[in-house]
Amino acid sequence: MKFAHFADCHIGSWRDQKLKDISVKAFVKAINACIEQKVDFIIISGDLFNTSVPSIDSLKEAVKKLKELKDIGIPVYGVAGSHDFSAAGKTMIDVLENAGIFKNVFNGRVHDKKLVLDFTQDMKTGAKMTGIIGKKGMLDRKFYEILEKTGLEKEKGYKIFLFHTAIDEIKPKELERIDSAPMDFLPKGFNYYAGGHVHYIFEQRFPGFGWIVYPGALFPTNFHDLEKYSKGGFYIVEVNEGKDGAFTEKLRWEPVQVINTFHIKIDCSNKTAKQAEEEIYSEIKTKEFVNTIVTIRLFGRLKQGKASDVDFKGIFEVLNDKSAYYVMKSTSMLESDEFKEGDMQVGSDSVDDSERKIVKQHLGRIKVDGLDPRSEEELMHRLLQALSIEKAEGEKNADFEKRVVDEVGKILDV
Ligand SMILES: [Mn+2]
Repeated sequence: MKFAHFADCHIGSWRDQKLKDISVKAFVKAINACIEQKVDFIIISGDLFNTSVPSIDSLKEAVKKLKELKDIGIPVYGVAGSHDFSAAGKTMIDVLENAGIFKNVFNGRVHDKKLVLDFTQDMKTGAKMTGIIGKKGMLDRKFYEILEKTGLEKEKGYKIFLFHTAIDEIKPKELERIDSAPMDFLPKGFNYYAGGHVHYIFEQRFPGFGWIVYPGALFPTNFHDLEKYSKGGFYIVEVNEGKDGAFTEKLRWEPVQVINTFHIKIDCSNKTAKQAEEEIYSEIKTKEFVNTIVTIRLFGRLKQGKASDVDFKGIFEVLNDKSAYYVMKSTSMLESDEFKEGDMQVGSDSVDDSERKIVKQHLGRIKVDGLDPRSEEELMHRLLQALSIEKAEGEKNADFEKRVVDEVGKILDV
């Protein structure tokens, strides 16, 4: 049997339309690769869409590909991820499931205060799947805490567990602030643990468990990840059953290349802003940037001048003349002696990160009874998420207002 494991497709990610388009193209290309390689089925470990209400364009492309898979008999199994849910707990995944083009494997019931999960079996290969959805702020934690594992562990056959959460023991250092759960939360004895949520590429076999795998995002969703990975990808897993009935897997991470990237990183230590600017120009002078996203990061401590002394407008113009697809910069790691941009210095890594930084700086300034800093931070984050939803295409003002009020009401419990 051969299957593909996707996670964190984030279709429709990025605010800019040109980058949003790339996230859709990555999904289309990845599905095409699965069709070409004749996989038996595809797993999506959460965050298919970037927002709970994706744009009609993103939705149309995604549905088109899922329908194509259905027509040629490649089933798609998955769980919803933290991004797939609105604050009121609604998800487009349900719509796709009702249309018969996506099979949600998070099924079961609560019995005697225990969560009893059912397996979904793939007809063609016999693979058995189950899993747990991801929720913002690790609200999925309670599912693991009450999970009835014995039945899951005893089940025979090839078993895949889908999850959308970070795991303490294998969480990368740089993502330390992400909430996570201990590996023991997972039921033992599955062959393959199809992870999502944490955007990094990871594969390892663990005694008592099996392969624990994160494919990372299908296309990077922020400046840092774009700079680090340039592209996203997914796993192709080939499973063979030996004479003794034991299964062995061959894993291959398959990159999804939809656009080129070029990264400029300038260490500004002991340089003036003007020198940093000249260095950028000398890096781009002799090159063309057709179909290329260019990232520019300045870091270190300038000896003279400040970030805003660098003529980014001029640099962007030169890059656009050289046919760059998209240009972005980050000065969040740049320091200068002359000028302190103060409390609001947050850089341009991602809106999400910036919001978190600002919220952190201002925690506890207004005292609210019974609200500790940790809960305040989480509450602020959820409110910002709820308040940042955009009006959907064709949505009436009154409906949009109601949606925002409902989401916020749910969070504040009023
Ligand atoms: Mn994600």
